[in-house]
Amino acid sequence: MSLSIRTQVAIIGAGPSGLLLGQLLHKAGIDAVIVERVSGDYVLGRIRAGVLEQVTIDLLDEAGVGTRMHREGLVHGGFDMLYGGKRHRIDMNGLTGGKNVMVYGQTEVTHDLMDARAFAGLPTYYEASDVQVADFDTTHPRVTFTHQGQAVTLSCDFIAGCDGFHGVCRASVPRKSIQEFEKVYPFGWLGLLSDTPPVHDELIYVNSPRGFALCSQRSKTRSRYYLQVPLTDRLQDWTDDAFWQELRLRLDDDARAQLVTGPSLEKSIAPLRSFVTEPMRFGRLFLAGDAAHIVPPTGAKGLNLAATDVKYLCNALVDFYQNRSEEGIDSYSARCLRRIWKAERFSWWFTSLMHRFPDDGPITARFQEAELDYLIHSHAGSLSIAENYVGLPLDFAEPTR
Ligand code: RFL
Ligand code: PHB
Repeated sequence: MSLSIRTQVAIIGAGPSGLLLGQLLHKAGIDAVIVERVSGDYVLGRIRAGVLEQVTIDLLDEAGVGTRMHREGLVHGGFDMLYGGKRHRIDMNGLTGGKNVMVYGQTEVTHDLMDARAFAGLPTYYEASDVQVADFDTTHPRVTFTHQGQAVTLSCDFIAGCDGFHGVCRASVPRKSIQEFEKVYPFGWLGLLSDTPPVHDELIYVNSPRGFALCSQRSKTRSRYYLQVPLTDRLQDWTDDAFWQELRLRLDDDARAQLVTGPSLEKSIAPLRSFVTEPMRFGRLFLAGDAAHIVPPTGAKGLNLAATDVKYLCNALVDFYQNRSEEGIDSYSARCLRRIWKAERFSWWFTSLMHRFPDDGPITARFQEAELDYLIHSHAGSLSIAENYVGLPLDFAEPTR
């Protein structure tokens, strides 16, 4: 027996994009069904982003899931850059007229969104297999999948492809309709999570002769550290001791003295990539978040971009259902891409500034050091990095009408 379901919006993927869209649509009175390939626990087990921009904080509040974030998240008004053996602070708050970021893990954001969805009794099909999207070039798109051995057909008005970089939605678009831009970096990030107090009360981005490092955190008692590693490195070759030893070598004396080490709770290697899909709308299929674009994590933009795509998409759908206007839908792709390319540019630039590239000679290290010196000692330079890091406003460079 197959099951037929009807909804207004079929959302593919229960990562932060899909869950946030589901919650924003629910608040607007639009019904949606989420279809996810893996289990909820598996989604929560993925350790990823940690820094939320003000725009994302506001969206989580709008979605009604901000209470725990405001209670447990850490507000940061600056971060340190370490190069040439010395640390320099970027005073984001002072430079941007009072803007901050919030340190609150993607796992926690996802948790809060899942709880809100369950509390509202909204339908999510976890562990759905063979998910397929069809007929999105008509006004009656369909999603089919198998759930607990049963074939399910979801009829809908729109499909939101929130299914990440390896999802089925982007892959279902005819090749002639889509253009992809990609840059793969010649190194990865080895991440380690530990229940140890952070080395510093703000983040430290490190440019060292041994490669990039990042000292981040999840709370006053939980740290997240990253090391630039060659793509040929294998996770099993990195013991916890080897990680801590290499991190120490990339830090300054003060941080080295403060560093508290401990057993890893999680360790993983992530490749670094810049990737953008144009356009992001194909008839009644919309791509959002990592399904449409990837940034290297240096600028902490991935999750934040996903949140703003979803905001634009929600606005467009509300406009469609409440005002019968297709203007928002028609401009979705251009509006998202204008913002995405700026974050892509910043993430690529910050990655280039902070990492050692295998083919670069010693002159590049000197260029980097000169640029870092310029950024730190020039108001314009520091302001540029600060305003990009805290996140450009939602309507930045929107054409005026
Ligand atoms: P996600 O989080 O990948 O969620 C997509 C969801 O879709 C599901 N899915 C499917 N569901 C149904 N049918 C299918 N055929 C499906 N195929 C896939 C997946 O199981 C998944 O649950 O995308 P979303 O929601 O757009 O969220 C984007 C963010 O997760 C992402 O931008 C950030 O995590 C990126 N990112 C980081 N961003 C930061 O800002 N700071 C970081 O430190 C940071 N670290 C990372 C990261 C991304 C990583 N990935 C993707 C490899 C570290 C890693 C390892
Ligand atoms: C993290 O805490 O995981 C994190 C923070 C800042 C970044 C990247 C990752 O730029």
